Amino acid sequence: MNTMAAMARNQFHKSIEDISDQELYYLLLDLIKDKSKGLATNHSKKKLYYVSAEFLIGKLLVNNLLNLGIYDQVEEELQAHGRSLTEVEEAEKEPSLGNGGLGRLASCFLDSIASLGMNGDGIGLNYHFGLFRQFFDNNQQTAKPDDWLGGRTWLNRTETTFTVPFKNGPVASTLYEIDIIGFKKGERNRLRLFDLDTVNSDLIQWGTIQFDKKNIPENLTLFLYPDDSDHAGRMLRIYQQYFMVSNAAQLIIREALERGSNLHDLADYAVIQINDTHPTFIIPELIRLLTEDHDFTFEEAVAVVRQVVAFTNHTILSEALEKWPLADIEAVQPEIANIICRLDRQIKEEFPDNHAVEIIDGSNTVHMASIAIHFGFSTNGVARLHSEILVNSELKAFADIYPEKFSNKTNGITFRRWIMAANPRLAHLIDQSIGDQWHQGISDLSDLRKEKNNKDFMNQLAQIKQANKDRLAEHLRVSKRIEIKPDSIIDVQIKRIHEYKRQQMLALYIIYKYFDIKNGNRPQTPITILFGGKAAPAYTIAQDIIHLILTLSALIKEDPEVAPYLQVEFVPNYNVTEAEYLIPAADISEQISLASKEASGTGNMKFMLNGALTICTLDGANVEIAERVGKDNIYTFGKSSDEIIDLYANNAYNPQDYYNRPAIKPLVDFIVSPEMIRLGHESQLRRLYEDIKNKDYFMAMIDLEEYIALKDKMYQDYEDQEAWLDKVLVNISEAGYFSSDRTILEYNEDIWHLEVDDPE
Ligand code: Z15
Repeated sequence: MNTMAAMARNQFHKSIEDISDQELYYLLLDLIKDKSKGLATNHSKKKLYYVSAEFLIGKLLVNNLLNLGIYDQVEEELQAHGRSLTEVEEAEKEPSLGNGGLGRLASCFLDSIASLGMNGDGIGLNYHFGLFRQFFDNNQQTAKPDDWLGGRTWLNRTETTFTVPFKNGPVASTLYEIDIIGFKKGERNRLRLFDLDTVNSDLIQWGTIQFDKKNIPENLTLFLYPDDSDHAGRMLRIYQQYFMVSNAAQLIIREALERGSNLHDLADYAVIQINDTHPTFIIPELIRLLTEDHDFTFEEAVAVVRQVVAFTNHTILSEALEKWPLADIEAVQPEIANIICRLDRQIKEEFPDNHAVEIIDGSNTVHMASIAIHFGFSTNGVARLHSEILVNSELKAFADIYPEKFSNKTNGITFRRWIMAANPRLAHLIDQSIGDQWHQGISDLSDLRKEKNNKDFMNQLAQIKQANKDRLAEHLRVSKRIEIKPDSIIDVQIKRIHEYKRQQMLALYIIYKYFDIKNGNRPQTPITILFGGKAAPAYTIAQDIIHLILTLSALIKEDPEVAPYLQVEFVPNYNVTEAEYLIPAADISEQISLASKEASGTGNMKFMLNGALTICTLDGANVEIAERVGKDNIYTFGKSSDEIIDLYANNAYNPQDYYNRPAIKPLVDFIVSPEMIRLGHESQLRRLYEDIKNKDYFMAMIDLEEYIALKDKMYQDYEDQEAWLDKVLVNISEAGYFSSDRTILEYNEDIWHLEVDDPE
């Protein structure tokens, strides 16, 4: 490790004591990249390609040190020079290549695939400005470009380049790679991100950029699909998707040939998991490449593709199920449109008059999921309830035709990032109790239950939570200028802002609590409610929900009767880094989506693992969490997913029925009260008020009264810390199932069939 001192002298002509945090970060970046180059890559015959439009990877410094098994060694060396990794971490920029759960899942999966010794790479795009950075100004969200590529990064530029044939002309690609280091494996995989050399960052100088399809080379990978509510945005998305999958298909074919495939046996060399429908064009693209460049007949190409591609569905929300006008696809790539038409004719012949399974519908719209299900060999949902809804209703017509293609793979999270890196104190406490077997593979934490009556252990558990709350308070003070009480109840809802996730329901609870405190019912322990999450710039109601919460926050702050007992904060620019501060500090995890709408959720798992108790509807993976911890250790409420699906089917939800209830009307009306209008923007508050009162499409009011009662009970229960901690222990003990190592072992067993090297 004296190499570090030598590197500092070489690169910066200074000692480790004297270099800046930034310089020290760059030094560690070089050191790790160098070590990583020395790791073996997996050479087993069959290889997985996980193709995804998003990878929400988070910072990599600490995780890479952990996975290389040199974290303690490096930290010791730094301490000897008066430095520490916590400071250096601050210098790293978080890559901004994902929106939310879908992209984070992909990143947890890459960590697990490498850590289990499987041969599998991620393939995606290198967005120059990724997702926007969120600021609050005037109680509103503002969005600015995130220049995450400024400075040195984990990307390695390669010599690999392909040509992507758009209708407007060919475009050359460049491949960048980020090493994905397996946990103490001595092996690495790669995240492979395609880009263009010609992208022109100056284009963002003018603020909101209009996509110019005559200028693909200059703007194709500027942003992670931004505004897709207008035609230009949608076209950009088709261009990006085709660019991604054409590169992916060319890379996969090249690598299979290199490993000895004759391409008719491609399924022995490659399996392609497509993350949602975004990479579905890889199906016609593979057919195009095999027929045009490799002498396959159309039927031969289709037969090969059908053995190689597997599809994961992540949502039943119709606005997220991709459908493109055939004419738009034609405008981007006519040959792909042709192939889709041919596939469509084939399906129409095979399943005449079965409109539910059509690829192209009566209005010439292409249904991407339909292509993926017919021409992939596997379709899976991401939690048991979600997979059941797919088979029994959303995708029933397909499941009736291909029952053997459908399966469930309940999501998981990587324990290396979400406890070992984010909550090292808790990780060490667990190690002391049950050893470190759980770090990798099947992570059984259930033996922790034996500590229930161990006073010393339970005290340490409480102390660790308090230390994490102190750490969060310090972080929010220094980097966000937010002051919170570290000894308050920390109640957290962090996720994308969407009506179905019902941040507006928690806002209505806050109004209830505000009234209640003004009426003299003061909570014993002060309550801090923390929100985090970005709203799509074009999603008006989501913007209004942010505005409501920020306005409420301001109102409470200036009310001396309430402020000592209740604080509401919206943490700006929620991302993986913020999650790593917030989750270990949380007492309460809010998972309150309208039942049936959240396919799985993965934040729910992260909170549970870090010792928060969950208040939730029986939606997504909450169902499986509740089943494991038992009803005494979780707070569930609300209508069931069956009831909600029925209400939608019969158009039977009438918001007025709920609005007019005496417990609800004053809460909703308060949104447009003089107090609120004084602090906020009347037109925006009124728009949200009218929407909730008259539409409430995601039924925020339907579960509201039950939610209010249960939250108050939960805050009450917190006062009995001994009983509370018993529940916390059960939650941590039952979290093992939600390791993404378990999920990945299931994918491999049922879908991928990769060789796994023997555990040492
Ligand atoms: C996204 O983050 C998810 C689904 C989508 O269709 C898109 Cl476009 C983005 C999320 C689900 O909402 C969430 O419930 C799930 O846990 C996550 O994907 C990973 O499966």
